[in-house]
Amino acid sequence: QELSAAELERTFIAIKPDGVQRGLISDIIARFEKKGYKLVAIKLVHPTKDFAEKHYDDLKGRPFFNGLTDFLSSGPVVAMVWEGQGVIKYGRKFIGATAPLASEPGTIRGDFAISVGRNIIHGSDGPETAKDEIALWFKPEEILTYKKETDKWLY
Ligand code: 3AN
Repeated sequence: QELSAAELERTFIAIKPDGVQRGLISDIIARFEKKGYKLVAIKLVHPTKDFAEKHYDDLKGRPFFNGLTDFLSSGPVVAMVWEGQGVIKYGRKFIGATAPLASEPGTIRGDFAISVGRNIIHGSDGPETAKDEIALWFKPEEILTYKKETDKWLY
């Protein structure tokens, strides 16, 4: 059957340099994949400092901005777009609270991280930021539309 607009909701998810270095790529992807979300774009990128500043533009002026953008540009990042009903909000649930010691066990930060400056993963916090972040990290032709056999068991 045709997917509705709600089911086609998309979010931007990035595994930060610490997550890549610590070997957490497959675990993180598995969580989104097993839930039923669809991967529609993925690439490994080493962001420049300038690019990291663009990504965290809304945090400009915060005391940790320089350290945060240094960190994001310190190594390869797995940039992804995930699609599916409720994926923006649910992606944030998967990720857990910003401060890893405040995030619940079972969340990605709860299971794998200790400090806020090394919190493994980024996920868009709403529909507007999702749109902006997807457009910043991906060209339209890098985002694929395709059917999966499992779609009909999910919706
Ligand atoms: P989230 O990533 O949970 O959406 P934001 O958007 O408030 O959190 O912050 C973006 C990133 O900035 C966080 N993932 C974290 O890496 C960093 N950050 C936030 N607050 C602090 C802080 N107090 N000290 C250091 N880094 C911080």
